[in-house]
Amino acid sequence: MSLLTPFTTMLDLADGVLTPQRKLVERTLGDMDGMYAVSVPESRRNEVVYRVSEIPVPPAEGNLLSSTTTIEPGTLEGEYHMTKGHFHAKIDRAEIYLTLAGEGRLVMATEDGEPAVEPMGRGTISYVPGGWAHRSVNVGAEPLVFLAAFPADAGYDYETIEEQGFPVLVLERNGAPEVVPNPRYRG
Ligand code: M6P
Ligand code: ZN
Repeated sequence: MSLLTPFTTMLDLADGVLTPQRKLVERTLGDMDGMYAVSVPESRRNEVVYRVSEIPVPPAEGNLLSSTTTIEPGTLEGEYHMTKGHFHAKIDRAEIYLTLAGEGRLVMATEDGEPAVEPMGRGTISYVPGGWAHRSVNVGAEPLVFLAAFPADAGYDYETIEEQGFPVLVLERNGAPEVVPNPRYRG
């Protein structure tokens, strides 16, 4: 068995920035066209909604992948900024989130369309069991920052969410978050 060499990463608890930075993915509103209830206007396509900094390890069974995600505050016509969301390609793989800053909602759904919504805030540890798609939503006025850890062989299934959406949406109503059924859900 070939062993990985132990290593350390510094995490800025306020903004989620990792040092050294190894792999950074930025997603703009344009990258997420079709995922919000309304289509993304040309003028907002280049806006960065969130950044994911990964600590890469080989995608082998037994390894643990971790990453920080920082979601900027804001809405697209009342639908809060959020991640794309995904099932794991190996659907039984679980995941843990530790929220470091901000206020959010963790929206989850099973393949059968059962929804679950859990609060995210500084100090919450969220457990996403295997079999649940997951998306995080920033419902606060500050960046939502969290650390995720999950099996490195989990993989991403984005297609199912791109095709079906989530059964519920998190919308801003009178300045506060409200969870409502997604009229466009195709599960
Ligand atoms: C968390 C983890 C990552 C994921 C990121 C953004 O950090 O679940 O694996 O990449 O959120 O979510 P998504 O990949 O759905 O855009
Ligand atoms: Zn995941």
